This record gives sequence, C-alpha cells and structure tokens, in this order.
Amino acid sequence: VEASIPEPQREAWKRNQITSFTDKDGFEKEVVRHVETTLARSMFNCDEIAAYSATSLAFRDRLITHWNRTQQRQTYRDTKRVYYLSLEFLMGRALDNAMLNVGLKNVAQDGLAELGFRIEDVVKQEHDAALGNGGLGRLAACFLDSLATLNFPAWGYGLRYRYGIFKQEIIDGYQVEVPDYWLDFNPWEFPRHDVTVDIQFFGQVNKKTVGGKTISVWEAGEIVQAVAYDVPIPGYDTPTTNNLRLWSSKASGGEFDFQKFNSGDYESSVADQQRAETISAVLYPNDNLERGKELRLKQQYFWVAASLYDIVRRFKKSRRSWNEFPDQVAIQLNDTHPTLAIVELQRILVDIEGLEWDNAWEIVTSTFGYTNHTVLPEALEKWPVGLVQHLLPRHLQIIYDINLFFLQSVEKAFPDDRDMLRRVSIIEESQPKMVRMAFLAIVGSHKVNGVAELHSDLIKTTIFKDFVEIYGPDKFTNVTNGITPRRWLHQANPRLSELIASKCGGNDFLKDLTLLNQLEKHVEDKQFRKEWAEIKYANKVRLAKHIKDTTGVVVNPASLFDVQVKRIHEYKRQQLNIFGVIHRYLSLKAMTPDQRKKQLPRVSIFGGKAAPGYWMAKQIIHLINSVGAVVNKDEDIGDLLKVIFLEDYNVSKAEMICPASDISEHISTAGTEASGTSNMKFVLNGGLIIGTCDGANIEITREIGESNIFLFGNLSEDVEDLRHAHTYGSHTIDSDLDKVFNEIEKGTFGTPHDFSAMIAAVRQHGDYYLVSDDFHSYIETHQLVDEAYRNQDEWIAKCITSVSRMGFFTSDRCINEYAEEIWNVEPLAVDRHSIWGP
Ligand code: NBG
Repeated sequence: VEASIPEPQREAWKRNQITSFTDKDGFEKEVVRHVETTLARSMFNCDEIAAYSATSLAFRDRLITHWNRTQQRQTYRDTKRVYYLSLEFLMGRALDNAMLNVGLKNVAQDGLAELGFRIEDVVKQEHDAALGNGGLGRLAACFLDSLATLNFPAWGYGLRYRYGIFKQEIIDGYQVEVPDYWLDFNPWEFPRHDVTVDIQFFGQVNKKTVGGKTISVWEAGEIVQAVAYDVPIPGYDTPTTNNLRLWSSKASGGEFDFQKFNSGDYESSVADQQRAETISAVLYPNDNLERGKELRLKQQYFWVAASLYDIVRRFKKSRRSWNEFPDQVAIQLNDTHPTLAIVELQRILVDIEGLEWDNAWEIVTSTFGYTNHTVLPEALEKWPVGLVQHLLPRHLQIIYDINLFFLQSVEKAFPDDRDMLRRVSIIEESQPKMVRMAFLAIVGSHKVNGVAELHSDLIKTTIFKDFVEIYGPDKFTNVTNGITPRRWLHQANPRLSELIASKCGGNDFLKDLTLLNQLEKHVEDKQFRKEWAEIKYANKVRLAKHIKDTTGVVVNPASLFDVQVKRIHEYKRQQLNIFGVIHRYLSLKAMTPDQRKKQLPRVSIFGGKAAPGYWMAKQIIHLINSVGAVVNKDEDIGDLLKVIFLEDYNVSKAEMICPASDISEHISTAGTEASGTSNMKFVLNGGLIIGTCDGANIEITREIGESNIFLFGNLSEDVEDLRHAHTYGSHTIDSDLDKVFNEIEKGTFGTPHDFSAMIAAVRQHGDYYLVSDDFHSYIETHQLVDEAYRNQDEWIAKCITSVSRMGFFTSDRCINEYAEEIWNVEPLAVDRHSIWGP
C-alpha cells in the first residue's frame, strides 16, 4: 500500500489514530466541537439546521475513517472490484441511514435530547439528494446499500448534478416545476480537487505511423475537466464503507480567460467556464423517455470517460497484464446510458495502450454487463450518427468497426438471412441514421439481464429476440429487483421493525430477510395482531397530519388509505385510477343516505412528478386535483371519499407514505412495467396491493400467495391482440367508463375541454394502454378490496402473512445474484479489529 510517511515517523501517527465516538458523551463532544469550529457558531447559538449539520459532520468523520480503511483494505487485498455505472442515484437523505447503519442512532438520539433537540426534527432538516427520476435511480441507491452491507469491493460512478429532479409545486391544480438546488450545504460529499480527468470533445481523427504501426489519434477538440466528489456509503452493521464517486464538470485550465478579461471582454471571458459547467448542471427529468439531446450525450460521455480513466488508473497500479483486466474489474451498465463505456474502453486499449483489436475486444466484452430496464420503445436510446460523429469522431469509427465485425459473424452464422443483418445492425439505416445503444450494449457485454421474470422473458421474445438466436439463451438472464430493508423498513417504519425484531429473534432479519418467515407462526396471536394494527394506525395518523398540513384537507385515519405514488405516466395508468375514483363518487352520489351509511370510507392518495415536457401526464395531475376539489367539499360524501394529491413526491416522502397505506396501486398495462419496486416497499410495510399481472407483481404473488393480493386485468399475452382489435375492429368502450367520461364532459370537474385529450386517447385513439378493457375488472376488484377490509382481523392476518413471505425481495439477494452470475466477485471479509482485515 502506498504511504508517504516513512516507517520511523509512523509511530507518532499510530499513537494519534482517530478513535470514533461510541457513546453519548463522545457524540455530544463532537457535535459541540463542530458547532463551534466547523460551523463557527458561538456556544448556545444552535438551531435545528446547525444541529443537523453538526450531527452529520460527527457521523461523517466516523464514516470517513471507515471509508479510508475500507479503501486501504481493498487496495491491499487487490481482489476484483465491481463498478456500477448509473446516470441516476436517488439517494434521499443520508443522516438517518448513516446513524442506523453505523448502529448509533440511540446514542445520537439521547445526545441530541440532552443538547436540546428532537432527533426527528433534526433529521428532517436534510435536503433529499434527488439525483434520479424514479425506480431506476432508487434501485441504484438500494444496490449501493447492499453492496456495502455485504462487504463487496464496489464503487458507484455517477454525475454530480447541481440540480437534481425539480421540486414540484401544485398551483391551481397544475404542476409547476421549481429548480432543486441541493448543494448549499452538503456535508456528505468530499470534493477531491486532486482527482481530476481531462475529457475531450469534438475535434478530428488523424492517422499516424508510430514505429511502423498506423494508429488513430483523436486531436484538437475542446477539453472539459472532470472533478471527483466522493460520497461515503456505509454498510449496515459492518465497517465496510464504499464510495460513490460523482463527477462535476469544470472549465479546464483555469477559471476564465484572463486575456479576454484584461481586454475588457467580461462576458465572453467567462463563457467557456459556463459552457463547461453546464455539462453536470442538471439531471434530465424524463422517466422512461429518451429525447436525443446533444447535452445529454455530452453528459454521458463526460461521465463514462472520467469513470473509465479512474478505473483503468486503479487497475494499472497493480501492474498486471491487460488480459487480467476482466479478472479485476466488473462494470455494470445501469440501462444503456453508459454504453459509450464499451467504446471508450476499446479506444483506450487499442489507440492508447496499443493492443490488437481482437484481444482488446475480448477484454471489453468480458468486463461489461448490461441491465435493461424497459421495453417501452420511446425509452430505448438511439443517437443520430451525425451527432456522435461531431461530438466523438473516433468513437463513431470504433462503433462502425464493432458493428462490421459483429455483422460479419452474424452473416457467417445466418448466411441466407439478409433481413437479420438489417434488424440487428447497431446502425439503424433510417433517415437520419441512428446508433442503437441497446444493441451496442448487448454486443459489448457478456451478460444481459432484465429486472423481473416477465420482463426478462419479454426482452428475449420481443426487442432482443434476434440476439437470443445469435448468442444463444445463456447470454440473457434475469435478476428480479429488490429493495434495501434497512431504509424501507427499519428506517421508514421503526416501530414495525421493532415489533418484527421481537418475533424474529432480533435484528438479524435486516441482514437476512428470509428470517421474516418466522412471523408466520404468530399470525394467530391476538396481541401481536393488535400491536401490528396499532402501528399501522399510527402511521396513518402521521400521514393524515401531513395531508392536513400540506393540503388543508382533513382525512379520517380510520378510512381505507388507497395510495398510488410513482412517476406520472400513461403506462402506469393513474388515469385508470382517477376514472375509478370518479366511478366511486358517482355510485356514492346515486345512493340514499341509508345506503351511504353502509359504505366504507376511503382516501385516494396520489403523488408523483410528470416530466415537464409530458403534456398528457400533466393533464392527469390536473384531473386528479380537479376531482379532489369537487369531492372533498361535497357534504353528501363527507368522509366516504377524499381525493388527495401529495405535492413533490420524493424518497423522504415515500418513507412516510409507504408505512401508511392499506392498499397501494401497481396497475400498469400488462407487459409495460419492467419490475416496479414500490410494490415491494408497500407490502414489506404491511400494506396489501392491487395490481395487474405485470413486472414484479407476478413474483410477489407467487411468494405471498394469490389470496393476499388483488390482481385484475388483461394479461400481457393478450395485449397485442386487443390493441390490434381497437385499431382494426369495432372498439366499444366499457359502459361504466363511458358514464365517467360523460360526467367529465358535463363539466362536473371543471372545464371539460381540459380533459378532452385524455378521453379521446381511450375513445378515439385506440386506447393503447387498455384503460377501457381493464376498467370493469378494476372496479370489481376494488369492491373486493372494500369487502376484505371490513374484516379487519383477516386483513391484518393477510398483511402479516405477506410480510413474512417477502424475504426474496431484498436487494441483498439481487446483489448476490449479480455477484455470482454476472460479476464473478467475492465479498471481502472484514475483521472489525484490524484495518487490514484477516
Ligand atoms: C424502470 C422501470 C421500473 C423498474 C426500474 C428499476 C426505467 C427505464 N425503468 O419498472 O420502469 O422497477 O426501472 O429496474 O426507468
């Protein structure tokens, strides 16, 4: 291990090694010290924000010593590392998670109390780190937690966006986007001004002869500097603290152009700097949609090139031969966003390191794995050839060569199939020509996986069918998604976690979630059920308070809480939900007061952001709010129905919402939701779900049993025929849905014109998402939900049984599957008493 201090002086260092606090007094000392020195506040001048900052700094100090030791241990042992490349890491808040993972939350709670603060209030001061859109980014965050908890030597690589996903405000029922500037004070990142990489763009490629060999040299472009910011990732109940490295862009070679500045040209003297900083300025706010913008491609290359430079630099320290690269390095591509890494590594090996093409390509393909997260055509990345040529001229050449060799091999294997070559070509021969990133990712990886069984089957039989023929089925595999039980149970629902621990022999279930199965033998235990129900009720009271505080609407916590929170998207079908709510409202209105008295009160809760450019999604939000405005003040209805739209859904709100649901909705058109992960979070927190046979719902059903889930709707194998029939046959709309449409058109929920496109999508434009086909079954199933909820005793039993069978859905299981099947990496055993490990 590199160390700059010579042996004789090391004694002094050892004598003065940092010892982290372990008790309340030690913690308090650290807080007071940080308030006075780091925050430069005088004694007793401390508000909640300062208390948050100082507490975070105290824990950060602790994490960073563990982080240093983890890095030293990994360097010393020099085993294979995993690199998870993701454009999105939806981390949420860090402090609570750090306290729980380190195991010192109680210490902090007591210490803060003595210093005059409530820990709940302190934790709430933190701004969410929202560097992601939805499930894809949150999955990456759960994976980091599991990688550290399981002691894998692993790094995450991403971009340090100055602005994460926008904040959503609801004004007059409409979504308004507000920038999310989250970096004002962020104690969780360490700028590494000494870790920088120059990243090149534009320019041209020249051939040069060096030592009798012709090589391609990429020259004379624009240079932007990448600066590393490191975020420590603590594992649960282990000293392993991994690193998430986020790159920030900066003008290379100085702050601004002094020449121009001196000559009085102030504006353009800073222009370069601003242009460079734009690259990592903002997260693209689309979920499941790609929009071929040049700046996005620049972001992708900037991040990929900086990360690969870093990975290669680390590999080179061990002075191994290049052929050992895949034994030391596994790189996972989170969706196609980092696919240029394949091309960049080939470029490094061939152009810079001088390896032969075939040798280099063997190394490249053994290194990468690619995870596909969607089959939606509008989400599959394609880049215009002209744009790639302009921005990355050498990379385009390499892509063409990769494609040439690939197509040659296909032609050999399928000599009479010209159409096959056209179909699988990495270059789509369209106007303009496009680079198909998913195909490039498949060709450049040794494994391709989907994220739930149905999804992995679908990619093999639809979008990647030809590639299964070419490579055989073994290249394709499934790793069903999971979630970290640390954040999504222990942190989000501390009382339930404690109750579970009391029945499962302590907290071990947080590291081995299958231990939840011990709950099942307590299902009949009356006292246990009562405590379970009390916790759910308390969580609902907390959410009801939040609803009151943020919307002014008072909801009765004894009502059935029906929740759909996720990005707003037509395929996720919030429109089906709100049409169902209107149907319920109309049914209630048609009843006599006596009949109404027998109905079950319900609160329909929605939340989620629409991409700023997704007009239809914004109309859906507007309809939900418009229905709420009418229903919530209808005195005939009272508590029987309330419709709530929660503003600015994000990770920290999810932590409050998931524990408070009775039923949650996962109702995508069959075959469209690759997995879904909030379905897992809701069930793990003792809520039931209503859902379609889609994504991970199917495996959840298999695990928890059909009687514990409310499934409805058409199956994925029927979707194509139905769509075809809508377009080419006669298309009749469900009669109940028709009544809902008529009511909207009467103006009951405001200007009908506002919602005409939503209705037309179903009535006139082929109902692509099968809203009408599934409506009847959806309504009927909600009636079953009502009936089931009336029997509280049985309902609670269903919840407990479901939780006891959720062990499969931990992200620890996912990571172990990736490690074994795709990465071929082993965890690094840690000896808690030695920095070097056993
Ligand atoms: C999303 C899917 C979800 C899935 C997450 C994580 C994209 C492209 N895909 O169903 O829509 O749970 O990925 O795998 O964001």
